[in-house]
Order: sequence, then structure tokens, then C-alpha cells
Amino acid sequence: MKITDAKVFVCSPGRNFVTLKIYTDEGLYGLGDATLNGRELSVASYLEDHLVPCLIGRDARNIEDIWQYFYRGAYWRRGPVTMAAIAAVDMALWDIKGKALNTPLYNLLGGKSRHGVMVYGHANGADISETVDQVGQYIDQGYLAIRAQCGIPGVKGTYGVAKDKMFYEPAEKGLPPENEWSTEKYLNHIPKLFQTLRDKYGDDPHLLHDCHHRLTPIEAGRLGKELEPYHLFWLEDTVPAELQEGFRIIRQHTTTPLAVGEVFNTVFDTTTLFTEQLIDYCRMCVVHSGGITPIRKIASFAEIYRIKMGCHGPTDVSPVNMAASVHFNMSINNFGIQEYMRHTPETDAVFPHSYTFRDGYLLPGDKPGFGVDFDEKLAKKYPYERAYLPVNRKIDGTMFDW
Ligand code: CS2
Ligand code: MG
Repeated sequence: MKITDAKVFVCSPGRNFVTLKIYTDEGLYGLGDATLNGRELSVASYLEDHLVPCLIGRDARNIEDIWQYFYRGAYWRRGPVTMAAIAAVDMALWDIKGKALNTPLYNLLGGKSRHGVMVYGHANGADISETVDQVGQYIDQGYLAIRAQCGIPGVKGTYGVAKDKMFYEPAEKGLPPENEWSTEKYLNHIPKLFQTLRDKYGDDPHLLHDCHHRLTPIEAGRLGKELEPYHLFWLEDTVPAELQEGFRIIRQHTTTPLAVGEVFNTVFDTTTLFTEQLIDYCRMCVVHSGGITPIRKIASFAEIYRIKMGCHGPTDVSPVNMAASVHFNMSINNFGIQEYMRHTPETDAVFPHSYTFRDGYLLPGDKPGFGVDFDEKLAKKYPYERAYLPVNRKIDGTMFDW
């Protein structure tokens, strides 16, 4: 089966997405997500200008070899742009293989290990009471797990407090907006949010929280310890994880489960964290980790250390990635949870898909491959518009992590 062509589509149905479509001489095509929020055109160019010319004529069935060719052949390895581009190729080839064998992708990854993929939604509010109400709305929709974020008194704008309660994910048109931050105010406030949530909803709902890379290890140890009475499902991105060994300090102070990894792009970002069991969930997702081929290997590595996968799934990766993630999560044994921020109706119209939400789970559907398509004609109605993630400064103006 020969690759005859490959096209890159950049569109913006509510937010920017980059999609790769690979065509074969047997009339089958596959889709890959190449979206990197705020740097979309870098990945589009990496694909169009550098990878696609080397793809034409190759055998679409040789997924592993093509992955190794693009990873090792680049010489300049790793990084979010490179790995998102390679991921898109890898996803498209797995999609084609599922279609060629007329079977849903999970069957090619070992079959079903569960009846559905438990997901979590994003509840947020300007203050504790609004966030508590939002959590209640997610519970009413059938979610078994909810991430809760809220505004911090005395701090203008903070991560996770969305304008649109259901669909919003930051990527603002125009230049990067500036957020404000105070670790002290944040650390004093968040335990009150989770105390209120447990008082209101009891012990059953799985509650999650994202620190979004903003603490030092000892601050993370303090927060984890103060949240222990509210037994969170996980505390995410406590510290920037370039310093993997920093998690040793957090582990010394708290039993609150730790999740990290949405910004990782190869297995090498995880080796100390895994081998020293410094975390409980790995947040890597298909598009940012280089594709189905590597993320399967990463999940197997994590399994040795009793670490589960908790794939990233915000609105700033497309339904192609979400579909691939659901199939991946259906098959692995060490599945933890899947993030599921719903896409807008216009996004879903551009990317019709067979995965469905039911009673707190995503079900993959039984279409061959990923079970997702891309409406090129409709996509043309939503042209790309440059957008940036916010930046973050401390109250005194010091540049900080967003
Ligand atoms: C967040 C993301 O979903 C999450 O856990 O960390 O929404 C993140 O802010 C965005 O993906 C950045 O593009
Ligand atoms: Mg996160």
C-alpha cells in the first residue's frame, strides 16, 4: 500500500487546529492531529516543508519504520513541534491500518480492556461558590470525575477560570494576554475550595486540580498535605517538570496522588519520575508524545512502576487526537482517566466522530480506524487566525509560569 499524497489543513472552528490527511493508492486515507496550541503554523510547516516530501511513495503499512525514520532521521530530535508533526503522521498511518483491516483501532492495540473510558470534565468559577455550582452541573451530566479550578481573591485572572463554562480553552486572538499570580494567595485559598466541595458533594465524586506548573516542590508538598483530607484523584502539574527529581521533595510530604506530563514529548521526560515512582499518573497525550507508536511504549514503561495513564484532552487538541486517545485508553491495562473537555459544536461539525459520552465514560464506537473524519469543505469556512496562550506575571511584575 503506497502513500500517494499528504495534505496539511489549518482551520479554526472556534479555535485553531492542524490536521494531516495521508492518501494511499488503495483509496484509503488516514487522519492525524498536529495541533500545538499557540504554535500551530510551526508544526504545519514542519509537516509540509520537511516530512511530507519524504512520505510520498513509502509503504503506509510500515508504521514503526516510518516513525523511526522521522525521529532518528531528523538528527535534531525531540521537542513539541517535531513530536507533534511525527505524531500526526503516526496517527494517520494507524487510522489507515484500522480502515484497511476494517476494525476499530483498539483491536490492533490488544482489544478492549474495559467497557468504557472514564473521563473528567472541567468545572471552574470566579469564586468558590460558582465553582461548587459548576461541579454540581457536571455531576448532573453524569460525570464521575471533575476537575475544579477557581479564581483567587485579590488576583486578577488566573489559570482555569474560563469565560465559557463548557468549551473555553485559552488561546486568545491578538497578542498574548497577561495574567497575574500570587502563590501565597493561591495556597491559602485552594484547600477551602476542596473542603467546600467535599462538604457539599461527599466522598464519591473524583475531584482533580491543576496547579499548572506554578509551585516549588516544597509549596507543592504543603498543598498536597493540606488537601489530603479531601482525597483528590490527583493534583496535576504541581511544579514545572523539567526538574524531574524535584518530585522527590513533594513525595516526602504528601500522599495526595500526583499527575504530570501534558507538556512532555518523549519518554525521556519521564525516566526519573517513573523509575523512582515519583508520580501516579502520566499526562502525556497522543499528539504531543509523537503518536500511538511511542505512547504505547510509554504506557508499558509506566506499567512496570504501577503508574497509570491520564491522557491530556483539552479543547486545544482536535477530535482526531481525542478519538485516537479513546482507542488507546480502551486497550491498555494501566489506564487511569481521560481528560475530556468538550469541543464546540462547530468543531464537532468539522470533525464528525463516533466516540460518545455516556454516564461518565467515553465509548469509542465501532467504526474502522479512529472513527473520525474531517470535513474539508466546512473547514474552509473557518480560516486560521493567529492566537496565543496567555503569559503570567507575579503581582510585582516578575515573569512567571502560565
Ligand atoms: C490544562 C490545559 O487541560 C489541562 O490540564 O493544563 O488546558 C492547558 O492549559 C492547555 O492545553 C494549554 O494549551
Ligand atoms: Mg494541565
